[in-house]
Amino acid sequence: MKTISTKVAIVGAGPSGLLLGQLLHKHGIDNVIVERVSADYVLGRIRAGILEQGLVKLLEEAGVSARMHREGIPHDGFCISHSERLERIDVKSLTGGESVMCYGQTEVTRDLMAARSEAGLTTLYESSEVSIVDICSESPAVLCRHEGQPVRIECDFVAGCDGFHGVSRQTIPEEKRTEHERVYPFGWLGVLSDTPPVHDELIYAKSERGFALASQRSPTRSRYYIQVPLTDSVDQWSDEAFWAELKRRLPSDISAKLVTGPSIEKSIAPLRSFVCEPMQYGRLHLVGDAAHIVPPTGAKGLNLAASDVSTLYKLLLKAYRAGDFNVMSRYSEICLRRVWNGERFSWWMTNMLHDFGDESVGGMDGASMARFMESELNYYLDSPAGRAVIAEQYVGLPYEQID
Ligand code: FAS
Ligand code: PHB
Repeated sequence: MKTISTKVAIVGAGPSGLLLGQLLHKHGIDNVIVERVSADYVLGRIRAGILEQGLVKLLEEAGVSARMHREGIPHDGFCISHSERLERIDVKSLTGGESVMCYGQTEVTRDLMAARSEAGLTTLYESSEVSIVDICSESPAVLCRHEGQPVRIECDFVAGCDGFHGVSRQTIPEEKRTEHERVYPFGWLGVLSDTPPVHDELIYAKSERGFALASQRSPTRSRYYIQVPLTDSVDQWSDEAFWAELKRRLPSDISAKLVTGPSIEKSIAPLRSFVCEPMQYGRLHLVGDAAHIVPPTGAKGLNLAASDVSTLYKLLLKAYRAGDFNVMSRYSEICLRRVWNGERFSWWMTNMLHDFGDESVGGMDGASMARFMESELNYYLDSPAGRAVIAEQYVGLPYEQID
């Protein structure tokens, strides 16, 4: 058995684990990451594309923001379309100057991986049989097999950054966890293509045929999504069928400008709202998707993970500097206040913009629900106060101060 001693053992080398590891390292707190798959596999996942200012600032603090500022595209607004109506939400003027950064999660992850490797920090990729033990003691540990050898990582704290299907959340006894969940009756079929974006900002499109999103990664690379039934599989969708359906869901003057091309990635993501409470147990702290999931309609998944990371690393700094670990007990309550705001906004945007068919919601039949949601959207688009509500949540509510 190989034994490694560190201060914080991090399970998962996605954006949560890598960002936490980098911030802790910058402040002299030693950490080791255990990751189930290879670095290339992590980079192969195409996910989020919009960064809130809070995450931009964290990446600056972590010293990994140079390429983001060079290649990322600041967006001062985004559009919502409803059939032929196209409305721009001017987030910059509605929030007194806030904006978002368009820069793919894959690139954030790549930058964090490069920084970690440059700092010579330990990341055990392709680890198997990962488990977390003794989390209610003062000496928890992470066990795994790495390069065929059993490894024990002894630490003060464990950060569960291993996503929705990870081992961390399951390590908290079931009777100690309360889980809130809404699984949506549809998914998002996403396509990445080396084609110029159809619009200079994002378009969230509500149409009779269902939801669509026109997003981007760079002036030459686009990311598009369409709502599809959960029963659909990727191989049912040729590129031609995808482009034709996307065109039907965007306003016609936008569709007319759409440049199509071969998909370089195509996948279907299920949509769910999920929160595990509490987000900590003993010396284990759940971070990001390990604790909560949002439908991507509000661009909050990666950004809520970032605010968890910010809270955890600041509390750890405080705990080690004061030599008082009791401060860590505040982690879950601080995170959950912001998480629930992001959950509600994402759930609200999803309900308002998607077609739920004849699924009844809250005892109301689908057709009536659709009329209520149409009225909800028209009210918020027609009201300056309504647009301000959308704008302040889209750029991200402020992080709580950790004094
Ligand atoms: P991640 O899931 O990214 O990373 C967890 C890591 O832990 C993975 O590398 C995994 O391999 C590893 N792991 C799992 N089990 C382990 C174990 N037992 N031991 C060790 N390691 C283990 N958010 C948006 O804002 N916009 C989007 O468009 C969007 N699209 C998404 C599409 C999909 C298909 C999914 C699943 C999520 C999407 N998200 C989106 C949300 C996504 O971006 C997450 O919020 C973000 O990846 C959260 O990062 P992490 O918390 O690091 O979790
Ligand atoms: C993306 O570019 O992948 C993206 C952007 C905004 C969203 C969801 C996904 O709300």
